[in-house]
Order: sequence, then structure tokens, then C-alpha cells
Amino acid sequence: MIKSFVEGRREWVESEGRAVLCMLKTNVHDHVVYKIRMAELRRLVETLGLEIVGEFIQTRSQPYSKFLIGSGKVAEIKRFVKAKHVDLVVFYNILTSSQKLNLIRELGCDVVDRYEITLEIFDRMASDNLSKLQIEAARLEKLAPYFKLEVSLKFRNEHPFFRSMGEYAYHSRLREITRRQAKIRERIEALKREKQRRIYKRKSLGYPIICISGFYNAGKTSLFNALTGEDKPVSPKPFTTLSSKYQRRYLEDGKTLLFIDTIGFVLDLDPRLIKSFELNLEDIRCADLVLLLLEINDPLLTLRMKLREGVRLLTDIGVSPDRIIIVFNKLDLAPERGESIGDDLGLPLLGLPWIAVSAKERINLDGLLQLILQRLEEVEKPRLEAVAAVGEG
Ligand SMILES: Nc1nc2c(ncn2[C@@H]2O[C@H](COP(=O)(O)OP(=O)(O)OP(=O)(O)O)[C@@H](O)[C@H]2O)c(=O)[nH]1
Ligand SMILES: [Mg+2]
Repeated sequence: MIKSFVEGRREWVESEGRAVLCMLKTNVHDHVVYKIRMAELRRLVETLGLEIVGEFIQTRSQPYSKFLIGSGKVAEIKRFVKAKHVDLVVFYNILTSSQKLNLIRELGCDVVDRYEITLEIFDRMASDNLSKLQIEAARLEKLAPYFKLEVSLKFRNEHPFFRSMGEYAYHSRLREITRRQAKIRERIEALKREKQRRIYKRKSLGYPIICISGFYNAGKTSLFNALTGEDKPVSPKPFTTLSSKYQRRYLEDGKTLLFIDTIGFVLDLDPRLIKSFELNLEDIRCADLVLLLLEINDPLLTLRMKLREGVRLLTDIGVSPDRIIIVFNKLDLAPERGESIGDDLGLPLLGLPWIAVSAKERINLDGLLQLILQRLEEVEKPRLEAVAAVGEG
């Protein structure tokens, strides 16, 4: 059974239990895309070992402020929760602190949103200090307002007198949270400086840096291993890789490329999560080229969404489109798509170069290296010309 996060410490550990998924669909004309989003949520929740026993979707262009969904829907879910002994209700939408609190009180079971589910998976996969700190910071930022609200309501009801012991305890807990947040920020800052120093050092070696990015499970680590001879962990679980990995690849003509394997994206990524994992994204920003890995065997609509969102995320991070190469991985699972997938998704119109490969079966990896070298030359050329022009001037 899942327990909620309390007082800045995690108590959300075991997760055998029954869950219900819930979504407020605000686009009334959407008859397809929300299904992809729900499928993603389902996959994330199942990763935690929870059994999904029901799904509720309400369509309304404007959310309700009290519960996000309407009170009629809440009553329907409440009956279901009781009848099926549900432990947890998971919302696709991001809940405000007061919506979460109202829902927990009304439904009588725990309620979390997609953001908390993602953080929980990160937490289970995290093994290094920096990832753990970043996760804790993200969790505190999301849940501290909720906790404050919960405690303030509790003490307002139970201890109505000014400076009662309850109120004192409330203030001291709040101070504890704020102190913890400041401490984490300080440690992250120190690690950030260290990471920046290493990035500059790596840059100063002069090797072109190729960063492998993409949605979780796309096969980033498999490709990294195949290209560099490394043996980093690979698995179908989401977010197997949280902290970046680096390795050189020596080419026959004496050239050396430095490959970086990074944290995976998730659809509809919450901007706060991006901010919390800013340090991991630094590797993407500083790369000479970024490979955006997609699974060629995904349905076309999913591919279209992931492509659009992936490119948007990269450009938001600060990667210019001319530094992006789209790589369709897992070609062995859909070889018939290898020739046409780029055209099907309109990549020539977007001006994005693309290639289909299989990291697992090592198909077309030489073609990928050729494309990387060609793009590096094209990206470098204007820069070298500019340097030469300054020299002449
Ligand atoms: N059939 C096939 N499976 C692949 C290929 N590449 C990776 N996989 C499988 O896809 C799953 C995910 O692979 P990873 O390399 O861990 O993916 P990732 O992108 O690093 O995932 P995260 O680190 O979780 O973001 C594993 O089960 C791999 O065996 C491929 O080319 N073909
Ligand atoms: Mg990985």
C-alpha cells in the first residue's frame, strides 16, 4: 500500500496495492491523444508494482477548483474506491495542494498525481548523491505547500487558541522543512559548480561531444554501449539511467568522439521536474550534437507526439535545431518502416536529419557514425568561417 509523503521525509515505500487512474480531459475535441497519455500513465503506475483496477475520465474544458473534477465524478469514484478496496487514486493532471487534500478527505484513500508518480520512480532508480538530492528538492517543492496546508487546517480546527502547543509544533515543523530545503539547495549548488567544472574540462579536451537523449526506454544506454563498448545497465524499466555516463569512441581515421548517455524524458514533463534535473540537462546543452532517440515501433501518433515534444524540450534547454539528429532505434522490431519513417513524420520539411538503427542488433551503426561526422562538419563550418573572418578583420 502506498503511504503519502510526510514532513519532508519519504515514507512512500512499499507499493503493493490497487490503484485507479483518473484524468480530466480539457480538450473536448481530443478523441485519441488522451488515450496515449493514459497508456503512459498506466505504464508508469504498473512499474511501481501497483494493480490498476479502474479508470475514470471526465471531459470538461475548465477544471473545477475544489477537486479538479466535478463533485458528481468524485462521488462515483468514491463508490468505486469503497467497493473495490482501492488504495490509491492516481491523477494524470497535476493537482494543486488544496485539490489533493480535498480529494484525500473526500475519497478516504491516498491521492497522487503524475508528477509524484514520476518522482517516486526516479527515487527508486536513483543511486547517486546528486540524483537523490535533486529528487528530494523536487519532492519538497511539490509537497511542502500541501503539508503546510494540511497541518494548518488541522491545527486551525483542533487548536483554536493563539500560541497553543499545536500551533507551536506547526511552526517548528515548517521551519524544519524550510531549513531542509535550504540545506539541499546549498549542496546542489556545490555539486553544480563541480559538474560545471567537469563539463568545461571535458570540452577543453577538444573532442566533439555527442549526447544521446530521448524518452525513457528508447534504448539510449543500449546505443551508448553499442557505440562505445561500455556495459552500462539496460532494462525495460523506466528511468534506468538517471545520472549521465561518458565514454570515448575512437574512430579508424584517428578521430575521437565523446558520447554521453543521459536521463530519459517523459511525455508532458512538468517544468518543475526539468528544473530539478537541470544539472543532468547541462550535458545536453553543452553537447556539439544531440541525438534524439525514438522507438521506431511506436504507433505513428505516439511517434509524432514524442518527436514534437522531444524537439521542443531540446530547444527549450537551449539546443539549436541544427544540432539535433533524429535516431529511430529498435529497427529490428519494425524493419518495414526503416525507409519511410522520416518522410511519414515530415522530417525533411522540418529540416531534421534522421536515421534508423538497431542498438541491440547493431544495425546501421556505421551509417549513424557517418551521419554524425557529416553533421559535425556542417555545424562546425559556419563557426570556423566566423573565426577566420574575425582573424582576417
Ligand atoms: N528490440 C530491441 N530492443 C532494444 C533495442 N535497444 C534497446 N532495446 C531494449 O529496450 C529496453 C530499454 O533499453 P535501455 O537502453 O535501457 O533504454 P534507455 O533509453 O537507456 O532507458 P532509460 O535509461 O530508462 O531512460 C531494454 O529492454 C533494451 O533491451 C533495439 O535496438 N532493439
Ligand atoms: Mg538508460
